[in-house]
Amino acid sequence: MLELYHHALSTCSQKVRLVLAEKGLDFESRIVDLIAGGQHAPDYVKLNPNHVVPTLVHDGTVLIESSLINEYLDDAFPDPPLRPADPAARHALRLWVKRIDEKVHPSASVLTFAIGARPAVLAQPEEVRQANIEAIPDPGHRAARRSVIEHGVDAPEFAGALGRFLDLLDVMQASLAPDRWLSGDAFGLADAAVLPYVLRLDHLAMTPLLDARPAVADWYARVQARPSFETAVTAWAPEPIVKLFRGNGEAVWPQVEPLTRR
Ligand SMILES: N[C@@H](CCC(=O)N[C@@H](CS)C(=O)NCC(=O)O)C(=O)O
Repeated sequence: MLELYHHALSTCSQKVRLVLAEKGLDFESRIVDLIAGGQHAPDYVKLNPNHVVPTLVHDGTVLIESSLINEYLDDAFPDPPLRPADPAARHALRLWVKRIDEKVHPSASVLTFAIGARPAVLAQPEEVRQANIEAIPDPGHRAARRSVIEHGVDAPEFAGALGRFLDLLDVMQASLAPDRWLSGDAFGLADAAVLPYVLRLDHLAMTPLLDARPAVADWYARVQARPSFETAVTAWAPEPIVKLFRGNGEAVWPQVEPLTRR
């Protein structure tokens, strides 16, 4: 039995749901409301002491960290395999995952809260907003959250975070060939790791950045055409929130666009 604690639009949750869908695995869904602070609820923190989603519980075993959960799923449910057999291709896979975990994911939080989620957070009562920020355990993450909620795309963290996304897109553009996936000739864990972040740019109305890079646009279209995209992403994404994210992204694009030229 698989139970997934997750959030509809969270990148790390999408990453795990994609792998579950690619493997045809059903799970019991436990939604954690990240805007309301469900990740800080004492019962949830017992499962995930980092106050984040996702958490997977497999027959009573608690698993955290989305990239490690995906490796676990590929070990526990090897059919179909989502890691290449070739050692060099496996190294390429790990490099994508490392880039996502270390550089892109922290930047995604900055972009998301500076643009997409900011109006909803600002609409909360001051004490709720402050309590949710104070409850973030990592001091750097907490400071960045406070800054982007206060200053939006003018926050000092914003341009650097956007730069990490541009780096990702440029490396993808240089690496991808038609009909190839990120770590070989089959869709795999690298594609599942990267997709939610390209999708986040799309949801924040930054599609000109994808259109300007044809190999990325082609890969994105191919990923979206897979049945797992419907099951793991579209079926969970609440249309009004996606619309809100896009509207918020369009509103700040004139300020964001100059930062994308380099
Ligand atoms: N390294 C963790 C990061 C998890 C993470 O940051 N999750 C985000 C959603 S994508 C979250 O729960 N954020 C809650 C918050 O920032 O308050 C993983 O890959 O599982």
